[in-house]
Amino acid sequence: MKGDIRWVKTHCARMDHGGCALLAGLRGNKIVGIKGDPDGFLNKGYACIKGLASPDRLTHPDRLRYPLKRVGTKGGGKWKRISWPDAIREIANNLNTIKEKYGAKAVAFCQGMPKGMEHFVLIRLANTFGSPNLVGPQDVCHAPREITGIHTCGFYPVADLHHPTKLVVLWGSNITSTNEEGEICGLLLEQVRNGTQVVVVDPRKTALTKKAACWLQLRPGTDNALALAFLNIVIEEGLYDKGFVENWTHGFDALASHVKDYTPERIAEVTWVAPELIREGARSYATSHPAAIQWGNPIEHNVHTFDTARALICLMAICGNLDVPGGNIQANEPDILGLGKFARADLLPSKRKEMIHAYHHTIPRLMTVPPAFFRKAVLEEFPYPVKGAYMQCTNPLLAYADSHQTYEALTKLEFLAVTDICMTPTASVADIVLPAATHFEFNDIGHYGLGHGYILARPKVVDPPDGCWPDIKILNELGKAITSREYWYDDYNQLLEEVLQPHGISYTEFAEQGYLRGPERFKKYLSNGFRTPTGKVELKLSQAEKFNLPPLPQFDGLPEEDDPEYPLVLTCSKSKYYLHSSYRWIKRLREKRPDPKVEIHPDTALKYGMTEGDAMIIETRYGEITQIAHLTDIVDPRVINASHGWWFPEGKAESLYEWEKSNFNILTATEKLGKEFGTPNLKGIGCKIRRK
Ligand SMILES: Nc1nc2c(c(=O)[nH]1)N[C@H]1C(S)=C(S)[C@@H](COP(=O)(O)OP(=O)(O)OC[C@H]3O[C@@H](n4cnc5c(=O)[nH]c(N)nc54)[C@H](O)[C@@H]3O)O[C@H]1N2
Ligand SMILES: Nc1nc2c(c(=O)[nH]1)N[C@H]1C(S)=C(S)[C@@H](COP(=O)(O)OP(=O)(O)OC[C@H]3O[C@@H](n4cnc5c(=O)[nH]c(N)nc54)[C@H](O)[C@@H]3O)O[C@H]1N2
Ligand code: SF4
Ligand SMILES: [Mo]
Repeated sequence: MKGDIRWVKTHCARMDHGGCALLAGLRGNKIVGIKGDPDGFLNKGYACIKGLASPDRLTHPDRLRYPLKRVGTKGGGKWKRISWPDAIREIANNLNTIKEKYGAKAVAFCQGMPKGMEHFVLIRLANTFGSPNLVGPQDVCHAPREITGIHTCGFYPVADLHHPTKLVVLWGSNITSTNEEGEICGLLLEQVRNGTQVVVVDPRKTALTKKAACWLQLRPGTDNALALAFLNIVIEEGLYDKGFVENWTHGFDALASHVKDYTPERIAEVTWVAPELIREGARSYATSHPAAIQWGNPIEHNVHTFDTARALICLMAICGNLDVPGGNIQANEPDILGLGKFARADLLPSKRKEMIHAYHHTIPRLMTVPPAFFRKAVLEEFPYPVKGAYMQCTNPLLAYADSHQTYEALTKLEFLAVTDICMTPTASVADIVLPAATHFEFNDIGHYGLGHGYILARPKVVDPPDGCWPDIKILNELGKAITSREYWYDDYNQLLEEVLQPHGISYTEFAEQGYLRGPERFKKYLSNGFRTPTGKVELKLSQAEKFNLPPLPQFDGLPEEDDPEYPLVLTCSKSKYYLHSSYRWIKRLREKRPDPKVEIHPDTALKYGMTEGDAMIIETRYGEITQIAHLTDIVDPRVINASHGWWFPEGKAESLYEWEKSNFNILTATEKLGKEFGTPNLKGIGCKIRRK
């Protein structure tokens, strides 16, 4: 009965940041086929295994289908079904009571990786409610590179893989597995086929190291040191773009004398990369024009994230690769409603001073609360009490560093509501759980606010189950119940129309078009200068003193000091089969990766008496977990690469689905946080191992 399948266009979502244009094959209200859309400008027909499995989310038997209210003890696994009006009323009453007693800031609004418009509607809800506290994992995901970019060169420099480039440095970016922020690997692979060179900076032999001209297998957590050595070589050997440096940079001489100390020989000891290889990597990047740095999460997974991002942006600048086609560019957004206006930032002008973490003096423009500060406010009522939270699209028990502390904080809250599509360890400790409609089941806009210069249409293709509401509908209804009605609509779809209005098109027209892209313009600085206080790229920050920031990028030691008790270096990376802690319950994906896999070098395995498939205990100063040993020489013998995001949906509800057994963030801590972004160490941690 092939004939009666109707193929409709949409874009992938919620399996990563999204990006691939998809064709969904429909029979009635059911998706019966899915494939990459050859017309997709980012993916040209490509779709990964997660995208192909994504319709399985909709029909899963364990999906949440009606609002639940806890009965009995927190985390006891007992629930009663309630109606939507009752659920909204209950949440509204609790949040309003907390607001009356402790003020609006005592309510936190928490979101995980932004998945679509729901993230921005949640910020609007927080702003209209009067709470400055939007909590999210941005401290370990993109905020460091975006905001450091704004301070250094006035924009967030994203790799431009849409134009031919001579060389791409994959700096801690496993793009063939993670398709970071819609930088779909297909774009890069096509360039590689056309002769683009690749340099990989990664402690693991990732798929693209096979095609790389040079692979720098660094010690996890030493990216800032390596980037400084690159600067040293480029400057000492005179490989920089002299015209650009002279006309468009501030503080070159200071940077040049500062990086003299970071010789390849000295940095080799820290990074474990041979001096000659460091020279080769730096020279290749500096002498290829244009060249792009595709940067990944590791640059923001330790306390030195600001220095790493600063050093890399300085490198892009002095090598003449900023805002040139095929380099790292300022993507121009299409003419749509700006984020601040959409989120009604005008209603909370004092937000920055009022946010929980203001006392930590994080860098200006960080507009989400790093999780560590949220938990401290709950547990210690410092700097003020936080008593209630609304969480959507997030699983903090797995996602935040120091999971035990997260558990303490979540269970101490006077009120917690969680919206998800299935029961999770985090939802298990909530008072109210709401069932979300998910991707394919409502109109949405992808890539809004991500800074890549485009937005993608994700029109609804099937109806959600009766009891499931899209997040934006829930927020629109909650908005009417806890804030002034004037900010909300009868029909939540109007929120999307608001975004598109400046462009003069409706959502229906947008969906037909598929996407909107900003104009392609490069070297904007030629007419306007850089949007920094000096109008130039600030190799040395002109406002460092005012904001108490290091003026020049620096290396002042490892993220964690070496400790002979914990002789191995632990890092983590994401699985190509899952999104963080999501979707272990999708059979098709679970079959591909049934267990949490920890990579260990065969020599190290031999030393510790470990064989393939053994249950292995990984222990840090902060806790221990069990994962399954996989012997492989893709890691250095001194490094252990564990999996992030594991819980077991098949586990008992009362055990919160075995959330402690293999959860990487049991091994992390927040006792030491980076100053600028409040970032903890997720990579480069001392550990020891033993057979279970
Ligand atoms: N399949 C899948 N795709 C995803 C996600 C997912 O969970 N699964 N998550 C999405 C999200 S939110 C994000 S932010 C992006 C992140 O995407 P990536 O930035 O690619 O993320 P990671 O897998 O954390 O790390 C990438 C690489 O860093 C290496 N690495 C580990 N430690 C270090 C180190 O100290 N230094 C360096 N230089 N490299 C190191 C790892 O070996 C790995 O190859 O991916 C998005 N896409
Ligand atoms: N150790 C370690 N920790 C990390 C990282 C790491 O690499 N290592 N990576 C960090 C990074 S980069 C990020 S971005 C964060 C990610 O942190 P989170 O975004 O909290 O990660 P997930 O575990 O994917 O949780 C997302 C939840 O959203 C649910 N969901 C899916 N679709 C919908 C929907 O339509 N509506 C609603 N309401 N819910 C939905 C999923 O079922 C899932 O439970 O984790 C960070 N934490
Ligand atoms: S790469 Fe990302 S956007 Fe593309 S199909 Fe896979 S999950 Fe979806
Ligand atoms: Mo992320």
